[in-house]
Amino acid sequence: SFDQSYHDLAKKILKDGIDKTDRTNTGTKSIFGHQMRFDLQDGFPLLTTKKVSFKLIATELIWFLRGDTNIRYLLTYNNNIWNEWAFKKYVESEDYHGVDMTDFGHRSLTDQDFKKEYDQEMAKFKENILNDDAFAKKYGTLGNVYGRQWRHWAGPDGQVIDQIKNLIDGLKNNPDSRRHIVSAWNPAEIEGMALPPCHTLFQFYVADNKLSLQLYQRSGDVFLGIPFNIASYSLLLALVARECGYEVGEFVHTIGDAHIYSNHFDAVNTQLSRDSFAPPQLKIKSDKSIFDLEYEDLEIIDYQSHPAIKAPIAV
Ligand code: UFP
Repeated sequence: SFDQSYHDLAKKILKDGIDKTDRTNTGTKSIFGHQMRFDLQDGFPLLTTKKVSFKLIATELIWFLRGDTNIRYLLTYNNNIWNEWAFKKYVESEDYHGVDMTDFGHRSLTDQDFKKEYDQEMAKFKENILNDDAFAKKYGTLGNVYGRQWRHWAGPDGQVIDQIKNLIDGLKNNPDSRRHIVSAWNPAEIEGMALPPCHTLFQFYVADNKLSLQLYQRSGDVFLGIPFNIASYSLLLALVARECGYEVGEFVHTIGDAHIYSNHFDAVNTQLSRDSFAPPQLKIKSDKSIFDLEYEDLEIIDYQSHPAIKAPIAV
């Protein structure tokens, strides 16, 4: 089952993983080079041994597909996953006059008083992004995130490349091509980036009227990140297949550094002790183009899962 493939990866890391230090100073167990295959004919791979929020995944993917890089869209769906990146730019700007927010990620984990101040500032920030157009324009926009790389890749002569549009044209008109590639990794822009793309590159493949997708993910937080990433790229596969008139095939997930943070070991063991349910189904309830789809057009049905498991995110 889908959960089994994921559990096998987690077990392998706990058993064979090498202790490795990392950028966040948390410490991980890590393996290098792992591949999982999810046949979407069997259902939609939203893990069932812990609850995973389809809404967060779908609103983020739709935001990427629109080429939108402003967090306002995400906030209208109460999706907070990109807030910190925008907030950081704001608190480092001349327009910010509140309490010093230097290193807010680490400090809010260890200092309760600071966390209160941080939560208040963040709440104000979100209100402003949602209600003040000028503020949202200035501080809601993230620079080089997936939406930009996918839809507005800046070419050397000032031209803008829409990789998703090119991809869809190619899949419709030249299905056997071996060049159905979208890259998020732009060496010219990596330097100044807070988080260089984790989802480095993906490729599509058509055979027997089925569409498959392989993702090369350079780095995977197996407890917190990977369950999201599996569902997100499976959704992308389903949406592109529908757009181009193919059946869904396999999502092939290749991970470079696949790691479990040392402060996630207990959470992982809890999840591994659970039995899986049958996977849910994805329903696309509209025939709008992939570029006009809304979250409301998507639905996950028959999703039965164990409860969510909380664990700290490494910053
Ligand atoms: N990470 C994921 N999936 C994602 C994402 C981040 O697993 O979609 F955006 C994790 C991987 C790693 C950290 O633990 O975030 C990024 O750190 P680094 O750039 O040092 O690899």
